Amino acid sequence: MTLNITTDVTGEFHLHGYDLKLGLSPGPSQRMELVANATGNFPIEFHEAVGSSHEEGSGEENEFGQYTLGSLQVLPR
Ligand SMILES: [Cu+2]
Repeated sequence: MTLNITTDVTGEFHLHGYDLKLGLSPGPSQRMELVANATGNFPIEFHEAVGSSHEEGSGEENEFGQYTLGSLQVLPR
């Protein structure tokens, strides 16, 4: 699948679970390609550039500069 993403602030798009990250800046949409081969509910975060990134499983959710945008739900076929 393809995600087309636009932003008005600089930062990083982070799809948890698949642990895919994409650096973003304002302007034309940017695309993220992925093969949705794992089922589940995967949080999508935006890491604003002012904040530091975090590693998967660090337990430091929602610190300054990180916003949960929603989630990607992948169902079994
Ligand atoms: Cu994140």
